Amino acid sequence: MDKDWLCFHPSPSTPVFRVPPGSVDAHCHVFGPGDRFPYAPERKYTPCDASAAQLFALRDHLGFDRNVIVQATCHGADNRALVDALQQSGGRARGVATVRPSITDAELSALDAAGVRGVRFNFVKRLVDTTPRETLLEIAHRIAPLGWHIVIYFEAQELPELYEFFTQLPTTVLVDHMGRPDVTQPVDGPEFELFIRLLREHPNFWSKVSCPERLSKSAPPGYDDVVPFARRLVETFSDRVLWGTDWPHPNLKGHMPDDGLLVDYIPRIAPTAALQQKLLVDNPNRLYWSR
Ligand code: 0GY
Repeated sequence: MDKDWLCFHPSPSTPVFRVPPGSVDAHCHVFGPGDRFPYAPERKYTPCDASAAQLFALRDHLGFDRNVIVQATCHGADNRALVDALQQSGGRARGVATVRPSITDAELSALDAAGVRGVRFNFVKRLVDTTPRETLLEIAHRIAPLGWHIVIYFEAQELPELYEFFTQLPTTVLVDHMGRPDVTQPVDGPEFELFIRLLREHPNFWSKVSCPERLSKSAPPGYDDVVPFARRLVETFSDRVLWGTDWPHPNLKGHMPDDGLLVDYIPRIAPTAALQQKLLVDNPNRLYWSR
């Protein structure tokens, strides 16, 4: 593991907020273990191991029923650790993979059988080398007939340049971490308004309202500066938002969040029982467990 790597919280608190039955942690990862599932040679970081068993223990501790496990860049397009976790979950996890255009139809079918329901396109330059857009479109058109969706990860300052490309994608498109807004800017300023416009004008776009710990410039556990951004999305696009822990929280340098306190943040961004039900239960189950 990298010398400055922060390992996940060893003993998260029990949340005060009780999530509704059927809740899904819709953004989390597994890392390795590296001796069984080696990290990719092209990776930009080497994390601490974070196993499926540890993830499922956290799920139970926080009161969630299900997980969506997102392929992390440290495993490149080798989805074996993800597939192993899905197979261990007894149907209680779905996956988002990273694939290359050389993937065969048989390999795509095997991922689908394991519970993969989407692919991730990553545009964050510190995490991945650039993939040509034609290559991404080729992958998009391969996975669309499976009924899969595309997860995109980018930073807000890149959105103007990526906007047109994103709107060409042929599937449901799910944005990680609210498109990583700069939360020192106003919630109704031009940067976040462009993201709002993307969702308003394109009903195939969804957003995760995750990662206050990554976006905040204010102190944990309140993350007060992130609340207005997430709450605006939850209230405006209540049928197209998801929430996730982002465990084991890769690449955090300042602090490691207590996952129990992250759950206690949910009622601040989804203040009514109806919004909580959509965010945590109805929306993720519709996207990931319709079959
Ligand atoms: C996240 C965020 C990050 C990392 C990855 O796949 C990844 O390596 O997604 C990050 O460093 O911002 O969603 O886990």
